[in-house]
Amino acid sequence: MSHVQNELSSQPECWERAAALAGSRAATLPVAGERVAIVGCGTSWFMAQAAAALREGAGQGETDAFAASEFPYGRTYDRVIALSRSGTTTEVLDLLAKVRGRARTTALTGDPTTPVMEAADDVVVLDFADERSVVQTRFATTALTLLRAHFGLHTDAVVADARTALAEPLPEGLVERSQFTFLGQGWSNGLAQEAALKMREAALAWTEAYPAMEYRHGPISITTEGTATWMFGQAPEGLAEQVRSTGGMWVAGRLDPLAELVRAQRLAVAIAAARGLDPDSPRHLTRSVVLAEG
Ligand code: F1P
Repeated sequence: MSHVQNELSSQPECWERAAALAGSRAATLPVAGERVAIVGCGTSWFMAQAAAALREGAGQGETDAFAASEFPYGRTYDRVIALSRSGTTTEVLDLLAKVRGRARTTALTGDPTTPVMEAADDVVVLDFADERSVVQTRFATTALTLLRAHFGLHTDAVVADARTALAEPLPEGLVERSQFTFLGQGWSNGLAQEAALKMREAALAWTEAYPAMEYRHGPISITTEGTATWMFGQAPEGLAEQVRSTGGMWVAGRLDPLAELVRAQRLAVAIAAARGLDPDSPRHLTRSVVLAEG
């Protein structure tokens, strides 16, 4: 069994631990009303997007998400939260150094032996969710769950849905599809982006992701017989029928969107297996991107 298969299967237990940890780490996490930016690279950036939408949607204050390399240094934030499994990603460390003293910083990391421990003012270590696979699954969703629990938005039902996502077979015929589009709304947009990234990294699949209402504004042209469109969360009125009328497969998101991401991770691993790929070591990827000083 691949590392990623093992790691993605342990997400329910990891989420329970993160939710239990959230209370004791509250002092390092934003209080309601603070102006917050959440940052990361790759998978961590997409988790940042989801967390930012959750917090702002819960009325806890303006919350932005940025790729670490695109941080708008002209803006003022009370707190910057950096997500980095490895704790070594260059763009994240550079950002933390630049905002030091201007905003309080908190890093969520999987490795307590790395430079991020010194680079941030506060650190939450989620080493129980660290991974051996290059491809991130459980660290990302565990970091998001810690934040979700801190925002008061995590429930036991989410963990139950993750167990369902792991136990149920994938929809018949999905692995054989030639193209995949993931759709989100609100916080599930970041999750849809992450599902698409996972499919590209682990399975070299042609995948895209959009806000659900944007899909009709162009991307639906791709959809036809042989493709699949997967909604994370409640679908906008009429969209499922519109996709089916093209001949494309519609996959409804019946579970909590984070559990739907678990299903998509499983799909990526299944497609990798069908294509004879090693999902733990995608081509051209490393555990983290560490750039030489320029
Ligand atoms: C972020 C990241 C991963 C990506 C790849 C390179 O790492 O971009 O999301 O899949 O492995 O690194 P990190 O800062 O969360 O360690």
